[in-house]
Amino acid sequence: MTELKGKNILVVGLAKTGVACARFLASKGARVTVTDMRSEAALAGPLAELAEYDIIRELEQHNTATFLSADLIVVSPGVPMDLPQLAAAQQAGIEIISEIELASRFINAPLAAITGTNGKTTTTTLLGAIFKQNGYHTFVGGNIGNPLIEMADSHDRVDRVVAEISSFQLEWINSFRPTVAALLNLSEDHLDRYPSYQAYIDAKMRIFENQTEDDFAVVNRDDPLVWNQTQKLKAHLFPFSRLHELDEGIFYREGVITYRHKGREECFLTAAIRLQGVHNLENIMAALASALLLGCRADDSFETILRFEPLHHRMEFVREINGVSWYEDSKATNVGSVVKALESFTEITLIAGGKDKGGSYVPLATLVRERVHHLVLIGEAAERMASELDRLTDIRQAATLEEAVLLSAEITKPGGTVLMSPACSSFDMFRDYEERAQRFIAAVKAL
Ligand code: UMA
Ligand code: ADP
Repeated sequence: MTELKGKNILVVGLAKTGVACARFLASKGARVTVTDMRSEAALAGPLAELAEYDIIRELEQHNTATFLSADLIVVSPGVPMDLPQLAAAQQAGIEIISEIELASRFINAPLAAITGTNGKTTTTTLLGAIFKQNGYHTFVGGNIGNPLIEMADSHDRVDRVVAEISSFQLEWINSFRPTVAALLNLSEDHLDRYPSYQAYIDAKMRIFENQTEDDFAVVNRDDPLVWNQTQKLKAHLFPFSRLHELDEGIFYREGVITYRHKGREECFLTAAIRLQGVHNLENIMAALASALLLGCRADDSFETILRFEPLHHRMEFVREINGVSWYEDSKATNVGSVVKALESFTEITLIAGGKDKGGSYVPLATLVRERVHHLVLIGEAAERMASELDRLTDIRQAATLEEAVLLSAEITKPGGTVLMSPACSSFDMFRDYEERAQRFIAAVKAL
């Protein structure tokens, strides 16, 4: 497989992943074809990045014949698994892989892979920082934004790799094998892509598929679904817990995180940590366990944790005005992350809604009834959210995010909190969650 020269390789999807794969494969001497449903004009940026390479393009269509004539197909995460052309190729016995599968075949350094419905980016970033503080040359990539294959393409020395891994990226793996794989939590997400919640869970569980007893599975002991799904793994099970003391694993109790592995014990005081919230305690334990299992020193690792600042757009304080606190949580694109946000405040005006991903909003019901005084809904999901959360609180709808901010300012009493935590993705009204965050911040600052 590592011999790519002369092979006829089809890259499906031409955004970040497609560009990085095409460039890598072409530089290894493969005959590369790229295909994307978008037009040449829409793909001007990606195409310009490939200008120096001799690559065949097939745009505005996916041609079955092209799929069937490939020796190998590399699929971008945004391309659904049930694409008919992929099904035809699979039936014809053509090898189909994802970008992380391709990249992992060229990675020699120990790989820590982080997945879960929420907390991936925070945990991945923190773990990358810990490795660096310990003196390791570290590559951080994956779903966080820069494809892993960029690492294989560079000639830099790399001692440790930290990869944020989505369910989409795991769909087409066959030998991807992290030394440490962490599963942070599971709750409903991406039901616009998967036929069922179980299908989404099954995709996520594939992160452990090729591990052996020499590898580690760092898993959330307190998430019943995670714990249930991980009882029969081949890897060495290394749980983290806020609720249970563990003989083997990492756990929190009364202001102390304790790490225990094969008789070794390390203790850390948590009082001075800046990353707030119980969910972040889980992210910290997962990152710390992964780091220590992969050779990091306890003192350097904990020093990094103490200094680590929360990432933007994850429950971020914006300002206080007329006794009301405003928080922005634009990265909360599913129900599980909104639960954590609602658990952090009382007397809430919640601004939510956006592109509906098909999951149920009912898991929010109890918290909405108890803590949300006003619910201001925007976007495509507004109607369905309003009907699923009907009569639990005062529900309003706004045509734009700016209108939602003005309305929230009018109806929220001093002492309350206005929280934008959408439970939906942003693509119905914005370019991405960052643009949604910036628009919210601008509107709040203009009050
Ligand atoms: N396309 C087709 N045919 C199709 C479907 C899509 O040609 O049937 C084309 C589109 O026209 C587009 C390209 O495929 O040109 C899109 O590819 P992509 O969505 O895989 O985009 P990338 O820029 O390569 O980004 C991907 C990840 N995107 C998704 O999983 C949707 C990025 O995660 C990731 O950072 C990047 O690879 C590098 O690894 C983003 C994401 O939203 C952040 N992830 C989801 C999430 O976090 O919830 C899983
Ligand atoms: P991801 O990369 O999985 O989307 P992020 O670290 O970007 O994770 O956080 C996304 C959202 O989830 C934010 O709203 C954040 O506050 C929330 N969050 C972070 N960690 C957790 C966790 N362990 N459990 C639940 N929600 C979390």
